[in-house]
Amino acid sequence: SSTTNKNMGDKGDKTNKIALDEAKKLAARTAVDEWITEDTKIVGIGSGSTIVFAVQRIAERVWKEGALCDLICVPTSFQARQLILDYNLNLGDLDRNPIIDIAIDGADEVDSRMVLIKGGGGCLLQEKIVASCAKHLIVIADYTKRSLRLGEQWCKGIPIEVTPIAHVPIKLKIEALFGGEATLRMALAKAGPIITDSGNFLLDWRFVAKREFDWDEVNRALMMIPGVVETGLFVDNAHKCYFGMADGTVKVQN
Ligand code: ABF
Repeated sequence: SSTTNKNMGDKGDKTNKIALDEAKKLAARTAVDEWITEDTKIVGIGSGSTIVFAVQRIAERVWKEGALCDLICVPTSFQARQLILDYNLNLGDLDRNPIIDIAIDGADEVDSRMVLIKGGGGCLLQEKIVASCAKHLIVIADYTKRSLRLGEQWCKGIPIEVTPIAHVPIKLKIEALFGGEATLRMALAKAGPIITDSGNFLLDWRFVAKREFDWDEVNRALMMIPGVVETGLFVDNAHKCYFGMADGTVKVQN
């Protein structure tokens, strides 16, 4: 992996909401304009706050510039589906569009090898399925998501989608295998567990950040635990990451 910037691991000012939104927007618009052309037939639409800017840019090109009129958008979540409908874009699905040209999506953290943590916003299963159907996954993020090692920026752990009846044994197995702590993600006011778009629960595994992990191996081991539906570790999926930086530039990592 390489990056155009040597300042990996810069801590962003997470309190500067405007700058952060501008950074997300910059990354999203740049990626859309570089990757979505008249030759792009099918695009996977990720989830989260950054993808909103990408959809807005696609809609601008369709509705203001009269371009990309036949572009089909395949959603990765209920949120993404709503976005596609709200902007009056062509809604597709994996039954009719199982081969996707480009998937665009956000991330919670990206390390120097382009291993991603995803699912902080609750979406990961459909995102990974859509990414697996895409020729390229393009990641868009603000500067707070860049790390040398996972765990530097995103302290909430790795989200793991699990079958509801198995959340306790899975938690114990993860902790026995790799240490750290896996906790069931609860809805606001602890009203009950968060339910994913696919009707599952989420465990957030806070790994020991100082420990050296082979993320490919970890991902495979997690997937072997009965009841684990998918993990928020995206090991070999991302093709390029676009980071909107605090200084108004875009860094591209690949
Ligand atoms: C979803 O949204 C998740 O996989 C990821 O956790 C998150 C990124 O959201 P944001 O763009 O708001 O940081 O894609």
